[in-house]
Amino acid sequence: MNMSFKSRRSMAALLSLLVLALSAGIPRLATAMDGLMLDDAWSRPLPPTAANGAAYLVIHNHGAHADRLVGGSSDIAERVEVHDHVMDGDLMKMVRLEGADIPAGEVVTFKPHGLHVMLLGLTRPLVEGEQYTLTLEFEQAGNQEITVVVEDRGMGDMQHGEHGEHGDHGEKKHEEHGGTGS
Ligand SMILES: [Cu+2]
Repeated sequence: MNMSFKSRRSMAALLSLLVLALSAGIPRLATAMDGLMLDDAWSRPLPPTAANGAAYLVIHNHGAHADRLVGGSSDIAERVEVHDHVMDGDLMKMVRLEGADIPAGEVVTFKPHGLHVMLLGLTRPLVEGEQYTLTLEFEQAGNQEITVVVEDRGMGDMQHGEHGEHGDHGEKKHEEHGGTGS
């Protein structure tokens, strides 16, 4: 270090200015600043007649504070809701949630058969290979935009659920699906 005393002083001044600027509530520049990282967002392609769709993604909370996904919006759907699947006897059904907790330091995966972002009243079809923008609303981090790609990642999970099959047909393939998501 051969910096003069003076230049070190001004460096320190610059740094404190920067800290000041950062703490002064600059509008959200990037999701990373909120501790949330939204990743791997995708939707299944659906026939043009489908009224509703779903979006899946992975949310990392790198921050020190818990957050909560409470809703969202998109120009591809009239309404965006947070949904989960629960067992109702032998049948799996969707339920709307007030919000999905994203605990500090954890990763929450939205995936077929589990938590998902529900797209109600599709305004255009979910076509393989296309993309759309989804805005997710978090209690702490506010609105966060993510690009969702429409791609077919295999229909095994969804058909399994929709047909209400039980796990007792020796279809190990489906059980593997369930275990890989977390
Ligand atoms: Cu749903």
